[in-house]
Amino acid sequence: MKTTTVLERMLDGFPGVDKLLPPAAANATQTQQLDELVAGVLKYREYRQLTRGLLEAKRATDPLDEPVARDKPLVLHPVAQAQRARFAMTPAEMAAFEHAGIAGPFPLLSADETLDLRKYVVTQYQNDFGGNTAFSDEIRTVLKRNNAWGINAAGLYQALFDKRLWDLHCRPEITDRLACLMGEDILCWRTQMFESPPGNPGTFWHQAGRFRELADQPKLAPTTAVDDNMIQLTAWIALQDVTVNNSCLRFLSGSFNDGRFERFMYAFFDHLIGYLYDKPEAQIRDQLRVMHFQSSIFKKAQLAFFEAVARKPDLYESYEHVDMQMKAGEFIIFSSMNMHASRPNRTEVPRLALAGRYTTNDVKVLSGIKSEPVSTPEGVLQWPLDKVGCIQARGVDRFGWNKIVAYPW
Ligand SMILES: O=C(O)CCC(=O)C(=O)O
Repeated sequence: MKTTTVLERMLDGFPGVDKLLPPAAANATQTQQLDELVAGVLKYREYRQLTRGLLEAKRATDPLDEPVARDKPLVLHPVAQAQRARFAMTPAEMAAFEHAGIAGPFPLLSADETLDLRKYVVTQYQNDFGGNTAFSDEIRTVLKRNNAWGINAAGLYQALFDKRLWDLHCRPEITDRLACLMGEDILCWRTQMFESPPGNPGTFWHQAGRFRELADQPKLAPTTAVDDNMIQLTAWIALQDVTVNNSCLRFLSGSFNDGRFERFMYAFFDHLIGYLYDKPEAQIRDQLRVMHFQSSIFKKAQLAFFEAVARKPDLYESYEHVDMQMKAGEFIIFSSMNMHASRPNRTEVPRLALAGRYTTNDVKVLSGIKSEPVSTPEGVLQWPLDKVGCIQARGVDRFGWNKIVAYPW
């Protein structure tokens, strides 16, 4: 009997690298840019040959060759248990989290409440959230002009403007448990809506410690010693039953201890030429097309992923692939450093989820960052972050680093 590798299971449902390519450069300027980029890479190859690599600005180590495991135990905060927080995690749940970096599913909303919330969110989106969204008018106009004003874009940070969502993301069912994992003082620094429409291939595998995303610098900067795998946790709430057929989340359980892919991905983005120069010319051209004319971070991440597993085919073979099937109204908490993705949606109904992203007050959020790159069909645009701030979801702010938005209602 043929056994499947973890890598085969991870790639099940996702298209190959050829499907990542945007249409061949559409206009003369893009074709010329691409020709110049390819020529530059080939010149670099020639230069390396001439200097026999001696004058190469080499990376000291390849992140894929770095050690995997953290060398100290995870620092959790069962203090909330001592304080008898109503929804404190049990010792067994804490131990399971320590192993997997995932907790739950836990109940949050009844089936009726979930249905009602789902209708509310969809109606709010259809009404353009009353014009009150985090994105600037410019970005909103570009996204609308390109039919890209989906709920995922429009709903970003929406809890800042909507009492029902703010209250939801601060519910003690979520924050009591977060306190057991992170400590008493907790910020919800971002909220998101994740729709996976019918036919969607799902979100590609990724991991995020400090949330650099498309930018040059990370959004989260800890000021105390904390492992990257615990800087931020996500609470993901299912707004209908989620199964392997409608984009349930999937994880490599325990991979939150192994940040090599994220490090590799940014090394790949930042030192692209070093990863491209020795490939056949057609491949150089294809990969440059993804990196330069495909603005989605997930497409770029997928390219980096193929590169990583080509270099280290057994990168993930020691982890367990888990499909996180959930009931409507349940939530899970997970470290975003866990490799995670979602399954394709093979049903006729969009899958909708709400995600709250949490960190602790000692972490500087968006420190010194005034604007953020956003990928749009017209390319990557800069978005001024003036409407964005953190919600004090639990506890108090003893640090004063961050812009904390007062409850507006
Ligand atoms: O809901 C999804 O498809 C992806 C969610 C995700 O990647 C996240 O919450 O970090």
